[in-house]
Amino acid sequence: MSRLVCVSNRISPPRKSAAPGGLAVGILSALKRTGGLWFGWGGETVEAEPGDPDIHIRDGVSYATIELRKKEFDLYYNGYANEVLWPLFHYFLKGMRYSAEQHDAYQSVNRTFAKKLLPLLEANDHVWVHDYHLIPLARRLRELGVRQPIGFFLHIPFPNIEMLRVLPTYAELLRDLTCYDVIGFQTHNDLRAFHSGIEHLFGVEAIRPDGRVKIGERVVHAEVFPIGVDVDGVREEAVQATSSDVVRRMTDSLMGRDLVMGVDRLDYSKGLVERFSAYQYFLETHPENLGRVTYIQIAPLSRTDVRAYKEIRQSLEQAAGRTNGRFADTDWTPIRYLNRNFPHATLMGFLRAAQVGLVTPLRDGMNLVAKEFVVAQDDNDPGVLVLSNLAGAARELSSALLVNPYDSRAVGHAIQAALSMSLDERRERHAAMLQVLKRNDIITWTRRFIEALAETQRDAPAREIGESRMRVVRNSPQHYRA
Ligand code: ADQ
Repeated sequence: MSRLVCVSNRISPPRKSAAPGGLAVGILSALKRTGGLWFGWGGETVEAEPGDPDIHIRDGVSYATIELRKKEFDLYYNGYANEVLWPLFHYFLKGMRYSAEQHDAYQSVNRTFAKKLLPLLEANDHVWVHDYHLIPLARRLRELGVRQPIGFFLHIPFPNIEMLRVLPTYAELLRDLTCYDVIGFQTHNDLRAFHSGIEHLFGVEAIRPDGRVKIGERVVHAEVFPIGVDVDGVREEAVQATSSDVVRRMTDSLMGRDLVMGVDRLDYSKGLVERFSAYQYFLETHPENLGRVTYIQIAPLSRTDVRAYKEIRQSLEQAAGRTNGRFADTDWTPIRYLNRNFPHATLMGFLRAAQVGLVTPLRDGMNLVAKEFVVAQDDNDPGVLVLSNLAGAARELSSALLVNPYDSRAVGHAIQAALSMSLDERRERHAAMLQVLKRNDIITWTRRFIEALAETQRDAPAREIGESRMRVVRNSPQHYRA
């Protein structure tokens, strides 16, 4: 059996007390099955050349963490990843700040990842790389002689070539992607956008009828793998959290009012400014709800070193202040806007308590909160999901109330429609969405991707796999058990 090696920008080896959430559940279950390795940055930067990876082993899974050079980290992470690729891939050109220096640091950090991962690789490994921070990693590993199958999953949207071409190094980015054996996207839109780039660079003949991409003798398996959630795990968390102190305190404080709930990272792509306007419009046009509905928005700060994130924070504080200033009463606050973090299970309890889940990103690869909201609901009396049609999740969750997140009036009316929806309709919509989510949960998602990787090995028996071309340099990194 092949060993699975997952690579992501940042990893935090699990602590005994904390349950893994979201994506980690799927990856960990796959890593445990194969006694796998999870490799990534451990969160520390250093002035000098980074040392060998630190390795922790827990429950049969090895966690290898590396340090990054301070000088490069800011340019790579805050710079190229979050001020170039993130805004560009989410179609926010206004937020994009390109510099060649950032690009060089991005490539250099990917070389560091490859160099540090190489000694840990074994002959029959399958390597699965995650997200936009690490697009060049396959090329860098191949340059070092690695011949094992390497797959890449993009968690965020992929832009059409007309948008991608804005990036001075777009051709390099596309070529770097074609060094993978498997490339996974969240939706068909993203796959089509990738094809538009391939067609532009290599001609239409590079795209085979089955969607795979053929460049010279190499076939790249490009496919859609919509990420799912841990249906049983989220349900259990939500039900258990309902009787927890913190969820009880929150529901008691509502004094019987309906709850509209939003849970996001504080990011301009999540459409919070527009969402706050929509809620204000809802209160203006449906005044019968004054004093009867509370909107709680949880949005912990993220990427605080990036300029655009400081700006969005200010706009949101002002918007929440305006609405509360205008509508609040001595015993009612219309918007409760919280910048703090809660454990995943508590969030699931909050989602279960809500009559409306408000998930209105301006653009999102998938959006797992939308899926978690559906799963967390009580089947007998479910809440209603108001979902942006620009989130990847809208492709599967077509029974939600789909809205254009830029259209504050439409979103405001959808909140009202959700609050006044009959029980029969709520149940019908909820059951349809739950069925889709059960069919494609996080375990199925992980399994499908790993199978696709294994298939590329069968498809390419001529590829040299093994120690012959691979430089296995065992420089004995420190091993210890956590
Ligand atoms: P994110 O943009 O981080 O992820 P999302 O999919 O909404 O966003 O959430 C991922 C996980 O983080 C979920 O399990 C969610 O519960 C949790 N989370 C969200 N907000 C939180 C908060 N305020 N506090 C604590 N936890 C929170 C990227 C892409 C998405 C894609 C995911 C997975 O941008 O489009 O769905 O990866 O592929």
